Amino acid sequence: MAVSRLASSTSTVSKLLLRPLSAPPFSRSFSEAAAGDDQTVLTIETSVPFTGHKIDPPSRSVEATPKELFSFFRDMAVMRRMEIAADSLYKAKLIRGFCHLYDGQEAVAVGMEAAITKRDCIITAYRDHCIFLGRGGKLVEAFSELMGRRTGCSKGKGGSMHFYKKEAGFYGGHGIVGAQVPLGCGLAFAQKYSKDETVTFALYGDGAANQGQLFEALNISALWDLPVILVCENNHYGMGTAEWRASKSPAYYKRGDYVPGLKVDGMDVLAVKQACKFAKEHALKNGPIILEMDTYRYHGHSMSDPGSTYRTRDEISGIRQERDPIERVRKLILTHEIASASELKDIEKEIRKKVDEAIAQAKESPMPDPSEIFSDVYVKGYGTEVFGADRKEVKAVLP
Ligand SMILES: Cc1ncc(C[n+]2csc(CCOP(=O)(O)OP(=O)(O)O)c2C)c(N)n1
Ligand SMILES: [Mg+2]
Repeated sequence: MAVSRLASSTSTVSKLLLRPLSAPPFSRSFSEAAAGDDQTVLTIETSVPFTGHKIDPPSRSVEATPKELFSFFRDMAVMRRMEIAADSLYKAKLIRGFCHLYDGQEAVAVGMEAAITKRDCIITAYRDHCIFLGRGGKLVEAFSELMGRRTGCSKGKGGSMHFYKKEAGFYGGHGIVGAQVPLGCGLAFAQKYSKDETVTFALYGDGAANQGQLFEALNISALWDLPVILVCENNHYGMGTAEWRASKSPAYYKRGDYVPGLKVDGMDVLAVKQACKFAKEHALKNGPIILEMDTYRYHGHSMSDPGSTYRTRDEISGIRQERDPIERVRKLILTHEIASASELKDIEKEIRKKVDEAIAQAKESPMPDPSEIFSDVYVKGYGTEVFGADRKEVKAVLP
């Protein structure tokens, strides 16, 4: 398999340019750094240039404050820890059913949020835990949902694949490969109709990129200039299958043909931020654009997949060493002397504790009441109700 192709996008080490002030002195305490000095602006080059399809790509120079870099580190570390903990809970049979983990791909969720607001919408597939956190979801709501508890973000009735946070513009959490993309285009239609000046990011995988409905949705979105950004999270594998076995053309950013696209290093949170900012501006003015995020998942496709039968262990450890999104930001923080290595370790320890506390709290929550089984299936008052087999309203047939 194309190990070299995966590794090739990491060859250039970030080139750092500092402006206008010198880096803050190393002696600053972590809390001072975290409180942040928003005056210092760092200009940092992305790992590799963007590649455009039918569009001039944005600049490689990305602006970020020390505070922002710090929050990127913390947010990605929380996501990573949550997914590692979910792995253990699954193995302990406290999480049942499907469970798809996001570790490795954290820079996509975090970089995207850095470029947009909660009035913009996001919709994704089943690998949704970290997208939920990025939208402001709480760890306890995530673990509760994973363990099917009432305090979960979908009241414990959705599970791993169906996280939602509608009040923060997060529309799930979908299990049918590719089906979230037409829904995302529908959200963008509503945004344009209401003249909201907001956009929708519709996320899908490299496997889903071969789905017919994507092309249908893209056609109508381009015809109507809908403010939708199609984000292909190319982690290079589908379900037990490498992209080269499933896709004749793996250049997903070009798949829109008449729709412009951009290839982005999805392991570089600053590149993701730059690309999403650029894409939002483009979509508001001109309609759809595709962003291909070159990323990687460390876990198997889902918990039933060991993830090592169709790729080598060396490939996985090579990506961890060369392209890990958290390590990239750790290096930036250390180079710019925003915090020390031991301060960052302390943050990680604190995150572990917070995750453990959230799990303990989630375990305390009861399961949903059986009477809730048919509620929240359809929106009330829109002409569709749920009936039991005897055509009586379900409430009447439940104990
Ligand atoms: C319509 C449909 N076909 C098949 C499946 C089974 N399935 C679930 S995930 C998956 C692979 C998708 O891979 P990709 O889009 O690359 O996303 P990733 O899991 O890598 O994030 C398949 C075939 C499904 N859920 N829906
Ligand atoms: Mg994939």
